[in-house]
Amino acid sequence: MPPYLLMSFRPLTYALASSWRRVSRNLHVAPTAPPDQNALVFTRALAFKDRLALVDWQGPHTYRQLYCRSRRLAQEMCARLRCAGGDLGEERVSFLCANDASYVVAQWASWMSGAVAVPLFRKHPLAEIEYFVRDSRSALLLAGPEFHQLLGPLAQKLGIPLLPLSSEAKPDEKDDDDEEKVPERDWQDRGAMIIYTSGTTGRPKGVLSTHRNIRAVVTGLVRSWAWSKDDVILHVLPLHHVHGVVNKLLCPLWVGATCVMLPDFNAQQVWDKFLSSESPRVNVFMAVPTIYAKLMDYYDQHFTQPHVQDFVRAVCEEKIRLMVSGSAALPVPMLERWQRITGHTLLERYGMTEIGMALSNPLHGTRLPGSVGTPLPGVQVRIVSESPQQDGCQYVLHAEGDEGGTQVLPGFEEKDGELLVRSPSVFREYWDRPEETRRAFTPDGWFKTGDTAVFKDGAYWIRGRTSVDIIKSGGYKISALEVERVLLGHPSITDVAVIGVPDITWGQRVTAVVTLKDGHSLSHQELKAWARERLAPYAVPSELLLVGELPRNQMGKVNKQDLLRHFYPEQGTSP
Ligand code: MLC
Ligand code: AMP
Repeated sequence: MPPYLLMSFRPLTYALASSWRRVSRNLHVAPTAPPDQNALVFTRALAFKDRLALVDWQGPHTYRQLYCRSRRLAQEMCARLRCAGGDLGEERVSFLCANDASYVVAQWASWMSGAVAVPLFRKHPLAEIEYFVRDSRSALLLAGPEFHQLLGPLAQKLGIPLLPLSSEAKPDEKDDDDEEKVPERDWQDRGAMIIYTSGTTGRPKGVLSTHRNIRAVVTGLVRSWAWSKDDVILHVLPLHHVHGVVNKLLCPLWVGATCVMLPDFNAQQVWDKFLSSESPRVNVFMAVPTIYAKLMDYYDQHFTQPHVQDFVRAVCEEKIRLMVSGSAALPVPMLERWQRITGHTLLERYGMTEIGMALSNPLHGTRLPGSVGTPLPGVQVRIVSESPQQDGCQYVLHAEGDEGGTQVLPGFEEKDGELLVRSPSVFREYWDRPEETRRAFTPDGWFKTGDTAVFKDGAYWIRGRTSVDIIKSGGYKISALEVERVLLGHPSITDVAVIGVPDITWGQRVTAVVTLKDGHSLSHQELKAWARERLAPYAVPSELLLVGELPRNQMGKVNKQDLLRHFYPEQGTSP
């Protein structure tokens, strides 16, 4: 028992330590070769040489081509910033490009030059992009051809260089000239990537993960989901969040597999890829629940004939080995419907920008619908509640688990609590926010996820968020407070509360409850047009409710659960 645990739980632990029950065990542990601790995705790429790494809208790209293009760009970046010894020393590099090979080149070039990659999202309004570039204090901008014009004035305003990121290999580029290795460095604890995430305080925070953190997620998933170089994944997710970047891109590239990347999610194209026999043939798919909902809508509209439905199921069963859902709760009826359509029980797993992936249903063995499984390799979790005592106890422990199993304290069986995580995959810091970083951890070093969970029937179940101000819509995390801050800038709005209303397709939908200035009017269309200039498309309210007054308590706070119950009595309060 670690000393901090004894300190926090002394009264409990002596009595209970021996009576803890071992209630689950993960047995799918495959033997692995001794890992090269300093390997990174691009150093491993050299071994895969002419294997197909990526297929995008332009065609195929081999590992060697991606490596060489990245190497050249890294040299250009260093020359532009006049860095010593080809090492940018954790300078931040922000980049904006299409979902194609140029993304991999920007990411690898940032890493090869010792920089931290800050991926931007093309659907964000310019003001949001400017915030990310400024907040990360990026020293350099990279832009794909279609974004060069957009970022030019921003680069000028901020006084930082902007380098073009070509979306295709130039015809005169010779790949083998440049296969020169990147100098050896001690990569592990260097910052690798900043992903912006919304919280319950302030503006979006940059989650800084090191190479060690990313590697821990990748190797954990590679082992648990048996990634191999023969896999072909279909990629349809945005590339500014961990689901799209780590699970769907870095995992295949780590093992020498192939990633078939669409420019955007499109239901028809996804079904085409599932059902087509062209090579490379997709055999792995991962998405957020909303995407599965949209795929089923398409199925209902287009695959109405019984023989077509039989064909769809037969092809999916035979050709696809793994289908994963994550980033938001997967409703059980959705899982069951997908099972009937494709023969696949979606593998649900749980993760978060700050921690990578933490819990997963098994690849082999029973997947429990509605649960998120058990801890991935290297991940430790706890379920706790706030300590009622003021005597230095940090929290009350209900259950604790890792890959080997979970122990539940007697009396705490099936008791909800906050999920805590400790793992080599847990991020290093919120960029430039030491105080918020400190507050995100318990004094004994566990990351506080803000998710409510329970352990029962040998698995973990996510019950919801501890805060009503975090909304998950389409797999995107949205801060209700951030949306309120923006909407209060509207010339007609005097007061606003933003709530997440349960929605079968989106998980939750962003709903704005608003009061207007006397004599003003505002339609939903007008609000959307105004908000689209200022918010990401997924944060724009999909519903507007006009009220005479917002009920506030003595502290001036709106009780959002009450508001939700008032306007949507049939929905309950949780997504
Ligand atoms: C778009 N719309 C939304 C919305 N996004 N409405 C509510 N909620 C949302 N999130 C609206 C648009 O404004 C538009 O309205 C209409 O829906 C169609 O928009 P669209 O852009 O065409 O939608 P679509 O392209 O189909 O996008 C849906 C999607 C996308 C599911 C593909 O939301 C998506 O890529 N989500 C994935 C997010 C993700 O990667 N999350 C991972 C975070 S990492 P109108 O009125 O204009 O027509 C993480 C950790 C972990 O969570 O565990 O993985
Ligand atoms: P993000 O901060 O965007 O990475 O989102 C992480 C959050 O998504 C988690 O804190 C959970 O609230 C939610 N989440 C991720 N996976 C699941 C899942 N399988 N079930 C329920 N919630 C999930």
